[in-house]
Amino acid sequence: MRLDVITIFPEYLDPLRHALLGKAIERGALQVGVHDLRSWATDVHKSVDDSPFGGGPGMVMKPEVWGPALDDVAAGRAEGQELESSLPHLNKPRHDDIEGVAPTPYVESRPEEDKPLLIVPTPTGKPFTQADAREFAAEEHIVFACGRYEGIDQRVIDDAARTYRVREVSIGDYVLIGGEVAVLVIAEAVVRLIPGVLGNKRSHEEDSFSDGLLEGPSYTKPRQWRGLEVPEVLTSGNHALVDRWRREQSLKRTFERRPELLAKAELDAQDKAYLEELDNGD
Ligand code: 6GU
Repeated sequence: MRLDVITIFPEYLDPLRHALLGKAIERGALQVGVHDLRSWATDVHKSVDDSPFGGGPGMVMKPEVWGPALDDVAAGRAEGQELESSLPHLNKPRHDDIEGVAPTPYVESRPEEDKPLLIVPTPTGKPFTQADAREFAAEEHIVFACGRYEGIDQRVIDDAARTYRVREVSIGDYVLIGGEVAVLVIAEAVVRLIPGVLGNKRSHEEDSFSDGLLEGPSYTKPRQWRGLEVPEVLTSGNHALVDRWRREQSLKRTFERRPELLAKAELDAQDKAYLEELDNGD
């Protein structure tokens, strides 16, 4: 998988190179490119935003900067990038290599399914879920466009749909200064699901949300610590009892913390009976 991030704060994306994601890069499972949006600014001040039409607070990011940035990154001709030779237009000169020639828009000719995925993090997007993470983990090329929270001129998003499959996503009901931290969140959720990155398939099958429920508590040695015991069933050696206990802990936690998830979870008769008991307060 290849990830490209376009941002006015490239240093914010440094964590992408570390820990889990760093390992994926070393193993060749992941390539990451981080691009400074300002390198596409055309005026002496390198400005990337302007006041909103219609008035109001804040600034809106400029289409003339975002348009070429998204074109170049889609085509693999952004600064310092080595992309797969199968990508079109690799040998085309950059528009700014030819003096006096107007920038040429990137004209899309690829079929829909060959378009890279463009993720635009925004508090106004659709909520990002584990199901989205699973879907995104199968992508070959994901580009993230980080805007400040007042947003990017909407025509940029509309125009990008000619080159990309576009998804505007939110990571929760709160407002961040910009999309950078959301990109770190989404990238981590996605990359850990790429086969061979986490190394233990069972550990994602049992993740919270995989079956629509929260995972229950975990314990390790010692059996007794600060006067607290590990639940006895876990040391019983009875796997069927352990499985049933874990299922109930998962149901209990979901019931207490995220009851709205239960409506969509796959529940059998035994699960329903247990939830009934919880609901009756026993
Ligand atoms: Cl994805 N971006 C920004 N800027 N703020 C957010 C968000 C995303 N999700 C919640 N708040």
